[in-house]
Amino acid sequence: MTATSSVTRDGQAPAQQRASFDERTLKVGAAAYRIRHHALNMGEVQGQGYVGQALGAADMLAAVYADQLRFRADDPDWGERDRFLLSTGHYAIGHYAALAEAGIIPVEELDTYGSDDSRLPMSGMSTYTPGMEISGGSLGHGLSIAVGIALGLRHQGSAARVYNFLSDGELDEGSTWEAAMALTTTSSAT
Ligand SMILES: Cc1ncc(C[n+]2csc(CCOP(=O)(O)OP(=O)(O)O)c2C)c(N)n1
Repeated sequence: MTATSSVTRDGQAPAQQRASFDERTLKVGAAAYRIRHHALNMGEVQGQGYVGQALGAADMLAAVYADQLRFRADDPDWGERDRFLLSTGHYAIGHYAALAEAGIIPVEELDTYGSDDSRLPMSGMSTYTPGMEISGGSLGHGLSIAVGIALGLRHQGSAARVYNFLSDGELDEGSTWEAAMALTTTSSAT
C-alpha cells in the first residue's frame, strides 16, 4: 500500500466493522513502520528535527490515522471530520509523516520539511499545513482548545470526535488540568 492509497474514512462505515482485528493490527503496524521511515528521511534531509519524538509517537499516530479518525484526504476541512489536535508542536515531524501516510499531503512534500517556504515548518502551524488543526509550539494549550472545539461541535449537534495528543510534560501544566476540570463542569450543562 502506498501513502496515497491509504483508506479514507468519511464516517459511512467504521473501520472496525469492515475489517477483522488481525487485519486492523497489520494495517496499523504497516502504517507505523512507514511513519517512522518518513520521519527518519525528514530528519536526514534537514540534519535536525525531533526524530525521536516521531519514532516514539508513530504507533499512536498510525492507530489514529489508519484505524480511528474519520476524515477525507481530499477535503481536510470537511466539517464532519474528527479533529486530531497536536498540542506538542515539536512532534510535527511525526504528524507530517502521518498526514502523508493518510494521503492528506504528498509523500514527496516531506522532503521540504523545515525549509523556507515549506508548508511543513519545524513546529506545527495550522495556517501552513492541511490537516494540522492547531498551532502547538507553546506547550500546554492543546487540551483547552480541544475542550472548546468539542463543546462547539456538540452544540452544533455534530458527531465528530476530538482527539488531543498530549506529552507527559504537558500533564504537569496547570492549564491542562484547568481544561480537564472545565470539561467536567461544562459537560452537564451542554
Ligand atoms: C510553554 C512552553 N515552554 C517551553 C517550551 C520549550 N520546549 C520545547 S520541547 C520541550 C520539552 C517538552 O517535553 P515534553 O512535553 O514532555 O515532550 P517530550 O519529552 O515527549 O518531547 C520544551 C520545554 C515550549 N515549547 N512551550
